[in-house]
Amino acid sequence: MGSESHQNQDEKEPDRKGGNIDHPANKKMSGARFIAETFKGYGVTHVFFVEAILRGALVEMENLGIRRILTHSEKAAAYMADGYARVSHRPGICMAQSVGAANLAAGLQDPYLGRSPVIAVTGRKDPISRYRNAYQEILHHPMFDPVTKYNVYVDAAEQLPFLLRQAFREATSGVPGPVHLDVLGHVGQTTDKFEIDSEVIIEEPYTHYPACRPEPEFERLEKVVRTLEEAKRPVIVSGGGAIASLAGPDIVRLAEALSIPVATSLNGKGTIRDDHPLSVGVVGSYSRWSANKVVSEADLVLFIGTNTGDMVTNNWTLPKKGTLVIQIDINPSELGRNYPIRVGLMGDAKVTVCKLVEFLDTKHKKIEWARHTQEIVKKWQDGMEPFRNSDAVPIRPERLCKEITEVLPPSTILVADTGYSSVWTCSMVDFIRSSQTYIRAAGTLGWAFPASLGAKCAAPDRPVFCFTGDGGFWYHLSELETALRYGINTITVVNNNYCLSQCSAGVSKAYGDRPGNRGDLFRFRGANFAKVAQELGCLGIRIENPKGIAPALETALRADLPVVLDVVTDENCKPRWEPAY
Ligand SMILES: Cc1ncc(C[n+]2csc(CCOP(=O)(O)OP(=O)(O)O)c2C)c(N)n1
Repeated sequence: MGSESHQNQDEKEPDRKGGNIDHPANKKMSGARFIAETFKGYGVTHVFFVEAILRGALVEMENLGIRRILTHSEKAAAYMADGYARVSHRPGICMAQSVGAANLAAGLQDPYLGRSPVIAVTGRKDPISRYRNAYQEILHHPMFDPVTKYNVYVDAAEQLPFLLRQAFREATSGVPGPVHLDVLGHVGQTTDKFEIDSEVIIEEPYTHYPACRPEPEFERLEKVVRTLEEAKRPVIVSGGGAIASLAGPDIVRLAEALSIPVATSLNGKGTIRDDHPLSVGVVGSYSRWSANKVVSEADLVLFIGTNTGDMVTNNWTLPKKGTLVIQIDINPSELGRNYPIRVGLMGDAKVTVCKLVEFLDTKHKKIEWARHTQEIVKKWQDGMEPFRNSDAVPIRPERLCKEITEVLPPSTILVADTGYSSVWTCSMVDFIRSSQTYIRAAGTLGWAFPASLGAKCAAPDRPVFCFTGDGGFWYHLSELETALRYGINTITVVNNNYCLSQCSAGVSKAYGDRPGNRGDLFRFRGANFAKVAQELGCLGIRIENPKGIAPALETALRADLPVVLDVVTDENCKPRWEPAY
């Protein structure tokens, strides 16, 4: 098991340099300048917004080299900021004026559920306008409360310096998450004009996440080492917290030290390469049954940075009752939340796993168990082969995923929408090359395309693929124009089955034997997205035969434009993630 060749997650820490600005202490400056310098100092390279908000600050940002990405909706701006944050490991900034606040708040649901550090800024009318039926304004605070870690008003010039710093601190520390700053002036104009009598202070740890890497307690660590060594059939379940901590390569070292199979949550995909002999796939509700079976047979499950929610545990049926559980999490109140644990380690995933590797005795390898889990994975793969190699027309999504697997270059970022788009990609697209990254919707349909544009802004030199259904793509189709305007050249693969395929079974069940037009509830007229893309000036390729997939992917990789690959697929293909345990 060559550890180097099978490590997937990028080992590189994010660039820690904030763009500190030479600024004479105690020189007064405008709120606009102060915000722009703070963003620059914290390493922000892009902001995503809908006009009109903080125009003064946006003008200053141009001077400082921050790109201003004007989007077609506030939700798309939030999703772009989310994709940017997940890839850059820095907060993503999105902004909207007062009347756009509700739309922006709606866009924070996904980063909140996905634990992503998005900083949302909205304008709000000055106090003199309140309680008098002011145009276009409702209370913002209650809308942002359920989707943020930190939700505050900036009421005065004196508050701006410390609340801006606190925004970065809250977004990046502990479990990352969205924050909201509601600034004065419905388009932030009062804030732009603040006179700030304070220097710009950049706190380097909070320019990125993880901002802090706490270490676990030693006695508990020893207990975990003993429990892992004694277990006969242990499994690691690695989640988004492991990815946030860049712990992938260390988790692979831990797995190899004792031959422990590794399953991942959807957010944890990429912890280990899919061709690693210890990789059993994505576990839970959207999953491979191979991973579910392995976890169901385990006598010990080590959860690393996963929320143990209903998705990763298939409605809390995995691991089975009575299985020993150990948990590592940066948030101590997650330890034991859903499963009684033998021991919990509060700590950063990377640091904690490195400590475990240091203390483990490798003579306790679980060779037989690892071999058994490989047989389970092989059985799953064999069962998928006919679908992966199918020449059927309309195209089967499994075949599409196979072709994508073969073409995806090293360092690719794959951005998946929710529903079947998550299931197809997590189970059928294998990461078999180095440093491939997977980010996915935390559940909100339509997230992936704008998020992929944000991801590309964060990593312009890496190939970025978006995988979405047509239902998901319709949401933010207009952002194709944004992509073209700024040269954000991503490749969007539309699994186009002219319907909300995931919903068809549920609709049929609701109808039962009753007559009626079921299609009204889940079917679209159908569109040629390649033509739409071409009309907007992007590259669009329509693919109706499986033989056309590979050449189209190659053309897309060479293109110097945003690309849409419109793949006509069979709506009757349903992913099989049913648990086999
Ligand atoms: C905001 C939001 N609304 C509704 C849903 C429910 N939902 C999940 S998947 C899905 C269908 C997705 O259709 P499409 O993107 O075309 O993919 P397909 O199922 O056809 O592969 C829907 C409506 C959701 N997840 N999010």
